[in-house]
Order: sequence, then structure tokens, then C-alpha cells
Amino acid sequence: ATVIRREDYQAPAFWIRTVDLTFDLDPAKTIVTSKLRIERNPNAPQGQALKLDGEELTLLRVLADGDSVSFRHEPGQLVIDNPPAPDSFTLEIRNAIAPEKNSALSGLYTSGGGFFTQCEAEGFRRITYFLDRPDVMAVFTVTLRADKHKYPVLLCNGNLVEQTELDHGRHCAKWHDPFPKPSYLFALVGADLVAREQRIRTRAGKDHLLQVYVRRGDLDKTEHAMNSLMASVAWDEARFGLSLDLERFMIVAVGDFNMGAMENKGLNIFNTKYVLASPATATDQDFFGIESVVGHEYFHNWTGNRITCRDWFQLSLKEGLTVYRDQEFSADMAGTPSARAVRRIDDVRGLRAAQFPEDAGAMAHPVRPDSYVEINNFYTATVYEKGAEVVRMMATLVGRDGFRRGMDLYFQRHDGQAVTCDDFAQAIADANPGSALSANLAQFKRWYAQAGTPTLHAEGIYDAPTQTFTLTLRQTCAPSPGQAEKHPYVIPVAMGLVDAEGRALPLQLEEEDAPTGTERVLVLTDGVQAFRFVNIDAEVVPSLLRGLSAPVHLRDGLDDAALLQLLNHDHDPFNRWEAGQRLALNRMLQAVEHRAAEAVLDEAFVAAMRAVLRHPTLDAAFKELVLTLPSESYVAEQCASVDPQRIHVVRELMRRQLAARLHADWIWAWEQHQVREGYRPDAQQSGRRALANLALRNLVLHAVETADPVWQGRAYQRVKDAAQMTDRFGALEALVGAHAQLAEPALAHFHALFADDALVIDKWFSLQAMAPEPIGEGAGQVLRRVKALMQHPDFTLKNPNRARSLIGGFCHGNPAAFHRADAAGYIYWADRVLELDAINPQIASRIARAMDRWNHLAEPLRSAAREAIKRVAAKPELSPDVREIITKALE
Ligand code: B3K
Ligand code: ZN
Repeated sequence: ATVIRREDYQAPAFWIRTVDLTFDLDPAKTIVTSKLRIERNPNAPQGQALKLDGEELTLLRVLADGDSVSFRHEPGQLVIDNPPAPDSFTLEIRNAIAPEKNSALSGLYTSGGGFFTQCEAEGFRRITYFLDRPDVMAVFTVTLRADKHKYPVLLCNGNLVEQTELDHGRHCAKWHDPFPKPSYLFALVGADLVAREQRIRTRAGKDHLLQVYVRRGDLDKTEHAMNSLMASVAWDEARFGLSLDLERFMIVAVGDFNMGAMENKGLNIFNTKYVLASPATATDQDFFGIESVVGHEYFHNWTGNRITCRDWFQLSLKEGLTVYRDQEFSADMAGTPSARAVRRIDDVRGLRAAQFPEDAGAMAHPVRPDSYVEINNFYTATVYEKGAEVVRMMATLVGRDGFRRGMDLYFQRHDGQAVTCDDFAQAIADANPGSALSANLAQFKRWYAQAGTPTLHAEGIYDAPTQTFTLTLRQTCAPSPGQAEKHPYVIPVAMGLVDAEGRALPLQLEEEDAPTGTERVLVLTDGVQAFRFVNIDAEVVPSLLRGLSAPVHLRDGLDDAALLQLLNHDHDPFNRWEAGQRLALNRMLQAVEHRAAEAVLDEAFVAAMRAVLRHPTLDAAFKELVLTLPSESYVAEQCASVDPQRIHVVRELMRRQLAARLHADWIWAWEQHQVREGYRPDAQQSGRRALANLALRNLVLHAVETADPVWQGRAYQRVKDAAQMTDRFGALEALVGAHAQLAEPALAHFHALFADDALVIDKWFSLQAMAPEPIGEGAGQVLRRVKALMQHPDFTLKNPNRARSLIGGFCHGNPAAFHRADAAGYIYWADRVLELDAINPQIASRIARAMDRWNHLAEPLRSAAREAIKRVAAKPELSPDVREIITKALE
């Protein structure tokens, strides 16, 4: 396999200034004609041949300045050694492709009888020969020709220039995109679709047309996507002064798609999952996901499209920044400070569930990787979510206004360019001279270069006679693949000091003249640093790393009493939640280590949970987060040697105890949090529904334990007659999660109700794949069910959403059912990876990553896992995608 290295970057030998493309669309054989205006790059080493990327193309013709020209093939490339007029010439290429055979869904493919594209990262080369790299930016003019009856809608980037009728029932549409763009942002659609339309006038006073295209019959599920798009346009103008730059902005939904969505210029293509929603078919979470992904893709128009990446190592330049922007958008949309905190907690849960394990496993890599084999393997939680944390830390170090100044400078300097992560950090720092960021910029950028999650160790000592509190902060970071030694990071530590009565103490360091408020950001730059606070008149508990102000583990040694104090009193809601999670986690870890399955939850913990649940002023959404035990995978991350079964047993038993001991409180919570007004997917209503559904899960769990039919019956009734999906699915989850007898009829009923709705059926599959494995006898039940579901008439490996729901749900989302001593889960995994790899390498590669952390498993799981990985490795014809993952796992 060829390893691509960041240090080998070279500017392209040629630029492509303009592209004229013509597509004669046909599922079996589409003809692509491409006219490229090419110029030699005077700043690159001279005398190089022109090497165009191309994959799975049938070449029909090559002309240079109208004449034939000699060319040759290298693997994946078409080489022209002697262009006719070496400094500037026109190349005309004609080739054929077969969209209906494209099961990898990269390049031009068919789905539901229409044509769609996906070009990021390197899909354009599967459409025609090109300099398929992000630093080559060209102005595209595209003509689409197709059968009018089958493909009445023909869309491309930019503005529609003309539409004409052709002979033989065909028609033609010509599009022009005035903004130079890299090939990965190219898109076309040819399909039978309908659109919801909305005209808007922006703050800047310009009129625009917004469109959301879906299949006939789905129009009534597009209102939320359109509302989210309008909100995104308004938000980017208000918060960052960035306006929509095209007359027309389109979103197109497609049922077969490898990821969530794609930010093609003016023509975003979306997985239906992130477009279609009605209260009857989508949960609050689905509604939230749509708002967040619509925002994310829209925000890419500036951070990604107007300024793009110089090379794929810089992927986080656009992804980390755009995730940060979509997180801020969602927080602003949530509204209240408490709802914002809920958003942040949710983001941090995601970071810890996906990125922290990645950073500790076989695929650990820096936010700006140094090498890759297959770039599609690097659309990771590290590049996205940790990348967003790096941007967030910059914003913390320069402040909200300072960050806005930095963004303004970034656009002033680089609009229209393909740049690097260094350019971004430099702009933010230069706009904020005198900030902690500009003072430590080179060191700060280690966040881009070093992999692994650092640990922040903290120790606080109170000295009553001198009324001082000395906080010593120390940082460490474990080695990761290829990086034995780590240098200290710049770690912003947002903090406060809380006393026994819950007072937030004024914070004054000994070298300062006066306190600076009750919350501040300490900046740790050395390996160890001490901060001495003065005029501290009582014992305090340090509340550190508020809002997770840096993506690190915290080891502050706080005991139960201190954590309870923070849970009850911390002014920072994030750390309040964190204290509750840590109380639970400590108990879980103790039970796991001492193999004391029956570990009884102590009264102090139960009482603290009850106090939060019954609290008169806390939000329901926040309560739901506090009352939810840390996930099994998060617990696993804290163990040196992981026994997923054991963790599962402990968590399940704790869940039962909380269900039993808070029984009366859960009934109260259920009754008090029913939503009776009309459905709105907002923070307030969804919080109430989330808490009511958690209550129902607990009530059904307890009912199954005590053989009480009432709550099981209530849940079943809800599955039958709930007015919307959040409650219906919540009830179904409660029954399945408790192994209630009514779970089976409820699943059958649910399937019958939604048999025609692919996205709902996906939920039905994934719920069963992620169902908790029964404790004791009955182990193996989930895998048997998953295998049976693969024979279900609704199942297909070819649809990524369906494959992810069942196989991904099981391998990634159900550790106790997946990691089995008899290796059955691993055999299933290896079979599916091989089977999927022949169809769609990107999807196979994601499933392959379920084994990232095999090395941390307890025996005999570890050896069994290695055998399974070796079995995949032994297959000669693996895709580069899966080969890279498997090779790294075995290294
Ligand atoms: N930029 C795309 C992801 C492309 C993935 C290619 N394998 C979606 C996004 O991050 O917005
Ligand atoms: Zn993105």
C-alpha cells in the first residue's frame, strides 16, 4: 500500500482554471466530456509531466488544443508527458462510466432510480480524469443531458444558466458556478424529485431561493430541514458576519449515502436521515440531528468552500472548525444557559464515547495526521470532534470577541484560497496580540501534532492560617503509535472554588491586587505549575475544567464528599453533571474490580440522585443526563484490562437498583413530565420527553423484576397509540431494554405500522442490535437475533443506513453482546467486513474499526479478537480502506 506523507506535499505542477463538463446520463453507460483550461504552475519545479487522476474510467478520447496527443497510463493516472503548448493549453477528454455498477457510492452512482454524486475526498477521479486534489480550484460550467421523464430534475453547483428540450424525450440543463472550487465540491443530481421552496432576504439585503429536494411523497417531512436551513443562514450572518453568496442554495436527500451529508457548493447532498422528519416518524434526537447537520453543511460554505484545505492532512481546518461552528449554532438555538449546558454535555459525551477511545487505540492519530493510506479512513472523531475542541480552546484563550476578530482576519487573508491549519491558528493569534494564544502559539499547535488524550493531574491544598489555597496542576500524555514522547500542551483550565455552603469564592492569585470574579481560566503551559489563591476564608472544593475546557482526562482525587458538594452546589452545570457521573463511575469501577456483582448502591448516592430528580428548578433535560449512568464503553475506557461482560452486568444491576430504590420518584417523574401541548422539537419539550422516557424505562425494568404487569402494559399501550415517535420509540425501548414479554408483540406492531418508512425501519433494526444482552442464561441471544434479522426481507447490505443499523449497531454499540468468549461475535464481524468490503469499502472500513481497542481486552477475548483480525488480514484482495485499518490494528 502506498503511504502518503504530509511532509511530501508539493504544489501542483499545473493548475486547472476552468472546466466544461457535459454528462449524457445513463445508468449503464454515462458519457462524460471534459474540457480543461490548464496552465503550468510557474512556482513548481519545471519540466514535470501532466498526471491526471482517474479510477474505473473507460477512456474514449484525448485531445490537446484540438489535436491528438500522446499519453500513457500509470496506476490510477493518465500521463501526458509533452503537452503541446506547455504553459497553457486546453485538454479535451471523453470517457464512459457505469453509475449503476457503482456500489461503493463514491463518484457518480444511482439510488432509487436517480443519479447522485459523492466526490469528497477522491470520488471525482471516478467520474473523469482530473487533478483531483483540493488545492486545484477551477470554475465549473456543467451541461447535463438525460431522459426527461425519468430524470425531470437536473441539478448542479451554482446557478442555472439554461434549460432546453432535446430530441428523443431528453432534456438538458446548463449550470455555472462562479466560485472557483476544488473537484471534491462538485456535485450533480438527475432524478425524479420534488422541492420545498423558500425565498429569503438576508440581512445583507439580497434575495435567495432555498430548496429542499426529496422524493415524491416526502415533501411533508421537509419543514424542519427548511427551518433549520433558514436558521443557519441567519445565524452565520449574525454571529460571524458571513452571508449566503449564491442566488440559490439546494439540499437534496438521497437514501443511499455513505455518511451524513456533503457540503458541495450550492448543492448539498444529504442522507435522508438528516432531512426527513415528521413528529410521527422522527424522534426529538432525529430533529436535533437534522438541525445540527443542516447547520454544519451550510457553515461549510465559508469554512471549507470559500476557504478550503491545501491538502487532506489539513482536513480538520474545515471539519474541526465547522463542527465548532455547528456546536455553537446548536447551543445558541437551545437558548437558555441551562439548555446550552445540556448541549455541551451531549457534545462531551460524544467526544468521550468516540474520540477518547480512538486516541487510545490502534488508529490514534494527530488532529493533523502525518500520513495515511486511504484518506477516507481519516474522517474521524479526532479530526472532527477533537479538532473542534482545539478551535474551542483557541476561542477560550482569546475570548468571544477575540475569536470573531480572528475569524474576520482569516477570511480577509485567505478567502478563495486552499490553506493549512497553521494559517488558521496564525490568523486567530495575530488578531489577538497579547493573548495567551499568541504568547504560546507554537506550543499551542502541539494540539494539532501530538496524538493521545493528555491527563491533567490536580492537587489542592488549603492552608487555614494564611487563608491560601494552592492548586498544583501537572500534565502527562501517554505514548501513541509513532510518538513515544509528548511535549507539554497549552491547557486552558476553566475553574472556580466552591465552599461547603455552595458559595463561589472570589478568585485572586497571590501576585494580583484584586479578585477577578468567581470563575477564571488558568493556562497551564509547563509540565507542572502551582497557582496560589489568597483570601480564601474556608475549606473549598476546586471545580476544575468546567465545560471540559480542554480535551483531557482529569485526575483531581476528589472524594465522595467533595463530589457530592459539587453535585449539589457547583454554579457550573457541566461540572455538576460531571460530579454525578463520577460518583456513579467510581461505584461501577469498584464493583467491576472487586467482582462484587451485588454491590449495593449506598444511601448517599441514591439520595443525591433523588435530590436531583426531584429538584424544583433544574431542567428536565439536565436531570435526565444526571440520572443516566455512564455508558459501558466509557467505563471500559477507565479499565486497564477490559471485560465487557462484567461491565455490562455491573451496569445492569445498578440500573435495576436505581429503578427499585427510586420507584416512587420515577412514577412522580413520569407523571410530571408528560407534554400535553402540540409537538415542538425544542429544548424544553424534548427535555421533558427525555426524562419521562427515562422514567418509563426504569418503571418497566422494575415491573419486569417484580412481575408487575401494569407498567409493561402502559408501555405497550404507548407503542400502539403514542401521538409521536419520541414517545412511541421510548416505550418500545423500555420494553426491549427490560426484556419484557410484551417486547416481541410491540416490535411486531411497530414494524407493521412503519413498514414503508425506511428510516423508521432502520431504528427498528438498530434497537434490536443494541438490545442489552440478558444476564446469566440467555447470553448469545442478541447475536442470534442479529443473524436472524440479516435474513429479514427488509435487510440489505447494499444500503449503508441499513447495514450500519444492524451490523454497526451490534459491533460498535453493543459491547457485551459483541465481545464473547466463544468468539462468535468476532467471527460474525470478520465475515461482515469481508462481505461488505466487496460492495462498499468505506462502510466495511467503519465496521472494521470495531476492533480498534482489541489490545485492551481481557483474555480470552484478546486472543480471540486477534485471530479474527488475522483472518481478515489474510485475505489478499482487501480494499486499501480495510487493509489500512487491519494493518494498524495488528501493529
Ligand atoms: N465533508 C463531508 C464528509 C466527506 C467524507 C468523505 N469520506 C461531510 C462533512 O463533514 O460535512
Ligand atoms: Zn464537515
